[in-house]
Amino acid sequence: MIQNAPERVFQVTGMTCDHCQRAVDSAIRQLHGVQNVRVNLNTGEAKVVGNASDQEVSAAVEEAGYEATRITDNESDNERLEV
Ligand SMILES: [Cu+2]
Repeated sequence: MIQNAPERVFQVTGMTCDHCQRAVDSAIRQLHGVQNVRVNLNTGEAKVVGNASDQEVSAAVEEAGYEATRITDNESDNERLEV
């Protein structure tokens, strides 16, 4: 996995179970430029590594039936890496 791509965190609303988590994960993962995705069902946070735009990520999540809002900058995420 390439680690120098930007990582952003999105707050995803609407997830209620494991299936939701997987749906959001795969919706984001399929985007061009996305290298890694980690979706935390408990916090509703989706961490996205890669170069897809915020809009692309939000649109993909919406298409899957949920809503994603970006909540962090690339740099400020470092202290919150644990999922
Ligand atoms: Cu669900």
